[in-house]
Amino acid sequence: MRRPAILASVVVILSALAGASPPAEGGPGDDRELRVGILSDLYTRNILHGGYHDTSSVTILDETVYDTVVKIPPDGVVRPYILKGVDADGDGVFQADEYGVFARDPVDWQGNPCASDCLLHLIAFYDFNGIFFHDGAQADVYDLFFSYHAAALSYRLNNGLRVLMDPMRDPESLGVTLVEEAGTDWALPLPAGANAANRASVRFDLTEPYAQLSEETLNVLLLPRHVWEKTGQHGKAPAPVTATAIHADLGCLVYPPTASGAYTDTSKRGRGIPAGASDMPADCSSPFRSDLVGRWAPTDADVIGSGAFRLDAWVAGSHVTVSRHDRYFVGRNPDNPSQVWDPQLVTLMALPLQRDLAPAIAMSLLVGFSTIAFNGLTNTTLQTTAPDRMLGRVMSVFALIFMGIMPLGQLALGGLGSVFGIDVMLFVGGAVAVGAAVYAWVRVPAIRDLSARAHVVAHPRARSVGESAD
Ligand SMILES: [Ca+2]
Repeated sequence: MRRPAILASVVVILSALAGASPPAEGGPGDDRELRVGILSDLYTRNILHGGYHDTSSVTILDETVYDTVVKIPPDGVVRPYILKGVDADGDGVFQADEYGVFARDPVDWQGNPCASDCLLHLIAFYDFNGIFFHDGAQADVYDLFFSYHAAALSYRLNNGLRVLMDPMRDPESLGVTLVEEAGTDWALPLPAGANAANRASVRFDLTEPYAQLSEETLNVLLLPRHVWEKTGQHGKAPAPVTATAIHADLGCLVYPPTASGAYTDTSKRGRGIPAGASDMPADCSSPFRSDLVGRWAPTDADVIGSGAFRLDAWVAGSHVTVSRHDRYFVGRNPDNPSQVWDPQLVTLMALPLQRDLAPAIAMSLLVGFSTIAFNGLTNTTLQTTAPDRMLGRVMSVFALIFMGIMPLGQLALGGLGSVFGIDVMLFVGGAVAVGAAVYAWVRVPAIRDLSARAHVVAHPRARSVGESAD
């Protein structure tokens, strides 16, 4: 629902992933200091504050302290995190080949073409095993429902949600509903130590087809419901509750799983509580008071997300410090790392490929030098070897190829990169370039002759240029 805006944000994300992955050296308890330059001071700690949109708040809170349910690494390819995939074939069951798939297939599981309206309905599968908020609370699908409804209420966060609302900006009509909260519709086996109750499936009903569903809408920030609803609290059962009544009574945003008070129709569970609802759950004084939400001024300790870092302190006008969330989920049971719950996530989080800044800078230097040398050499070669009467035409064809074809290559690179990953395609492109260079070196010896400045070419003018240069 947001995009990495500036380099600093990317640096923070990379550091978060690097810091959170299980490294060969170091581990929980090791102190590492990371200094990151941010353009300006934070505006607020309140992520639902109406004025919250500044780059620094987004960088620190959105992308570091809070966390999204899918991961979008710098290559731009959406990867599973809490959200593992969708029911691509429409059979209502989450199969292994649907892991990492975020769009509906055009053909259903019986081989029938998917009619256009079936593309408007999507079931997504979430696994909250291993996902803990900074206060120790286990995240669940009701936190997800809270997050969607809170985002729908926020004009800053709700861009991608508009396709789920009918009419627009009516959060009670949000097309996000619970399908199953016990994982019975998962064909993927439950890993040892994991709890089936932490698996859930959620149905999205779009009001119009939306190609960017995975990047914009499924990629929601996960907010803790227990912190934001009612008067708020740190921690929730069975973990100890460490602080309560941390803000004014904000009411309740979504119907809870179990019936209580005047709330008896549990088929509504997870849905938004509309204004004026008469079936309020026990302890809920009113539907969510969005008019009060923006006025809450959270303390550092109230900023509770599930991201790789927790907020330690914001000293206004000075600095922000964050520290590593040791239970951050990187594919293993955070409390027992010998239990691998998501092998692909383990691989993703540990991926060493050119994600480090220092080698990337060194490589950029080399690439820049090679580019300048290539430009200089090709221009010189063409101008010294082309006959005078052909020179204009040769140079214009060269300019056409050099300036005109390169963007097409980048288009192809980008297109293939979005399928195979941009890092893979850059590697393939580099391998092709090296192959071409080796071919030229072996099969076009005139190039080597040129560099040795011996019998450049047969043309008289070229020879005279070569000689005059000597
Ligand atoms: Ca399926």
